[in-house]
Amino acid sequence: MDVITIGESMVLFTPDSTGPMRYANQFSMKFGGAESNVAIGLTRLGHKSGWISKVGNDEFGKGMVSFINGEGVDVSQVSVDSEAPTGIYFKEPRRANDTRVYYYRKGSAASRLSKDDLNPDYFQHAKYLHITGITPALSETAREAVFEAIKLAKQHNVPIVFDPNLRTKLWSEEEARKTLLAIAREADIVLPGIAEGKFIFGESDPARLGELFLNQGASVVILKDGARGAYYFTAEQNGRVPGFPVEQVVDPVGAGDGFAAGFLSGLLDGLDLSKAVERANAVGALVTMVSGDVEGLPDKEEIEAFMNQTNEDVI
Ligand code: KDG
Repeated sequence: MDVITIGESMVLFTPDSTGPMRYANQFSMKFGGAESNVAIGLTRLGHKSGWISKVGNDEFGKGMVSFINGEGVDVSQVSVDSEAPTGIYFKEPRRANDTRVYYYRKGSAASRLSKDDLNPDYFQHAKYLHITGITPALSETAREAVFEAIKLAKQHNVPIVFDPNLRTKLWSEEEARKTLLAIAREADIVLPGIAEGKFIFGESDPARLGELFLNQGASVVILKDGARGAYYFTAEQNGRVPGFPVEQVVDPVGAGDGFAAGFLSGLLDGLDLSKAVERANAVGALVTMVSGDVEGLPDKEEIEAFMNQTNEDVI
């Protein structure tokens, strides 16, 4: 596997109409989850990815695994828990620039992930382990599973890529800050947004944040600045790569996952850091132009066409 990841995915319902969801009577059903979004982003770009998770023994779980597998992601490490349901989430496009998310995932099958669900052999040949700050927010056992995954990756010299993906609906700020920092200290590559950096360190100056994350031990820090692009920092170099213009943001959810997939895909293809960040920006931008977490993820041909037509200068 090029990249393995661990986390919860859910059935996603979105009203077909814009506005408060209480008035909606038609919903579309899709699937989403930060980690499987990244795994799908990678397979679309020609890489091999695997997703470790748990689903309920229900129709939603069956449909979701089949969908994610249909996208080419290895689901051999997804187990079925007959004691708990597959999680659900709703995405409410309230109006332009105001998309809200509601979770129905407490006690879900994936929240019962534990370190016993990890197969040490699976870590042996991976090129990267991708983790997010969502999985440790799900439950105590899921948090332990994340730290066990980190341990297994380290045992096999698999670099750890960490996207904090702060979700304040899932845990207290204090717990989140402490855990996200603890994971950032274990990671080789961190992919925070500026707001997440501010949440963790109380600082929003990009250069200072880059330094603070590097000081925790990561060798590469990519600091996301939304549509404006992203900054990159290592001990030897740093820079900023502007984002790609987006005609119209249809659905911003999943853009960060697209960014992570684009960035990892760049590294796997041997691009240098600024070019990998440029690809990441492009994938993130494309995701926002389509409704759904994964539907806008490009394949190789689409990403090349999109990047070539814009030709933004890399600073
Ligand atoms: O990054 C997109 C995710 O937020 C979405 O897929 C749902 O996994 C999800 C979460 O926990 O918010």
